Amino acid sequence: MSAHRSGMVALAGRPNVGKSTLANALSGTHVAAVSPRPQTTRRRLAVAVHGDGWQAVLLDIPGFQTPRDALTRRMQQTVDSTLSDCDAAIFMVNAAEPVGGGDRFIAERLVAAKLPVIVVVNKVDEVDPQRIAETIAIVSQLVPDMVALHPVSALSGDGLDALMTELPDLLPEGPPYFPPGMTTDQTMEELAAELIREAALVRLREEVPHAMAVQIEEITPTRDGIRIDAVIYVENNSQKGIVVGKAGSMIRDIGSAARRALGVAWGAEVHLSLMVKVRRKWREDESMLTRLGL
Ligand SMILES: Nc1nc2c(ncn2[C@@H]2O[C@H](COP(=O)(O)OP(=O)(O)O)[C@@H](O)[C@H]2O)c(=O)[nH]1
Ligand SMILES: [Mg+2]
Repeated sequence: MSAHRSGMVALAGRPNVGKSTLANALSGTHVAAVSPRPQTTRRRLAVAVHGDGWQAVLLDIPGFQTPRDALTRRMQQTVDSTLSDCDAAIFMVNAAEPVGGGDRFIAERLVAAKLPVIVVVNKVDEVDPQRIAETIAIVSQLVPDMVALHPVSALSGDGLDALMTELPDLLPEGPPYFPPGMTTDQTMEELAAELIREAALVRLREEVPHAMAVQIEEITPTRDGIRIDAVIYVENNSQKGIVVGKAGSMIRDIGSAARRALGVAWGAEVHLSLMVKVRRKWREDESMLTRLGL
């Protein structure tokens, strides 16, 4: 029998290419927030993929972007330190969008880091074969030494089996890092915040997503399940009005979607109390960012 293989695999790609969707799909769990909004993933998140005789720990890292404020500066530092910790990388591009400067920038960083790279061309369900072939041709030039390239749909699951068989080849010999059944390094607080943000992001538009942060105040076991008290912070009153919604309808929708997702993740009845509060300029407030774990 061959030795157990394991390692850290950076999941790199522009915002919105489907990194979190892929991490959830490969791990078979819902632990990373997915939404059509950029900056959905704000902190480094480890998601374990358990294979037969191997384990890959995917680091679903925030999108690469030019630092604009204290929040994006911190996200950028997270990216840099992640790459140097990894054994390999998955470079994800979106077949439904032209390969652009952002993709090139990431490809350069990966090549410079000298990591073995698997290229994943995602969202093939949205485009015709001609377009997929064009994307493959362009990416092949960006990462000439790639180990493999897989066209997939992280959403429908197309192509993921082939990708799974390829993953262990990237990994050095090593022990499993996560025990069986455990797929994320997030604490209960972090997972709760992640899934509440996801429920809000998929329902909100425009400037609100960027201005929003979730803080978990308390998680308490109850007789029949788990109780969560959480606050959604926004930056001004008009954003607060949007998040609360007409007669509280929006915050109720967000709450019940998050409650369902957490109930599945924990296999328990979840009671969720959500408040919306205004905190001006929290994105520039270093102590607030630290409190939020960002
Ligand atoms: N059509 C299609 N949409 C996808 C696919 N993978 C992800 N998405 C969608 O793309 C958006 C961004 O996905 P997400 O995983 O959050 O991207 P991330 O920012 O790279 O982590 C979400 O709306 C997903 O549902 C795919 O294979 N096909
Ligand atoms: Mg993400």
